Amino acid sequence: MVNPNTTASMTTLVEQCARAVAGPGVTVDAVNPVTGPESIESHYDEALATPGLLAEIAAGEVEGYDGYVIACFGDPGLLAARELARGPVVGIAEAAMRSAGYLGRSFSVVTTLARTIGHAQDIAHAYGVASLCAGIHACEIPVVELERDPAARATILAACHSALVDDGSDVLVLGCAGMADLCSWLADELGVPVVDGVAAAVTVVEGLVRAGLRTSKRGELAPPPVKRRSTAYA
Ligand code: 5HY
Repeated sequence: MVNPNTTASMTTLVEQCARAVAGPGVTVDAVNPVTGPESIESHYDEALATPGLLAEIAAGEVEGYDGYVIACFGDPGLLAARELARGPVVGIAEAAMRSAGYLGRSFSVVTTLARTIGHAQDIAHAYGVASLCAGIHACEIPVVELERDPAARATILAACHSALVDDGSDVLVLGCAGMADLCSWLADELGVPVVDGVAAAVTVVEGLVRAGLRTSKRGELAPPPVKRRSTAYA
């Protein structure tokens, strides 16, 4: 599991949430890049986070990991990571939105800052699930404040309530890896399925690996052409 931002406490959080859902015999290790932004909440952050994320995937390939989760709701670097990896690479937004489609008629997303909504809409379209997405809502809590702001839980719960009412949806998707630990509490409070992408992506990667499925190396997701690149990784 790669948390593409550099906030170690968030990496610990996603590792705990991932391990809680992983099946017997599955080892989950969570890492984050050494360099890059402390949180990803803009296109600029996403661009700066991607080299470090790819370095972690490249290191994981040397270690021999079976598969990867990109634990950030924008799914940064997803296709590039798939070019580097033999095993499956699943983004948490992708896994959450696809899983939500199995659970109800339509889903609402509650994320951190409103400025990320456009990107979330773009990837919902790219994944072919935009017609299931009834709305994307912001609670306007910055990512690093999720674990600091004492009012965060109440603010997120209120945002989820109004998202379900406004959208008329029946499933809620958490739009940030840093919300993973709120999933079961929110589900109890809201009375609808709440999909945390961290848990969803772990179960997808685990299932794909168990089924013997790997990233296709025919065509677009083949290893990138060998050439000179001035980066920290090959
Ligand atoms: C995330 N940013 O999951 C996101 C998503 C967001 O640093 N980890 C981040 O926009 O809150």
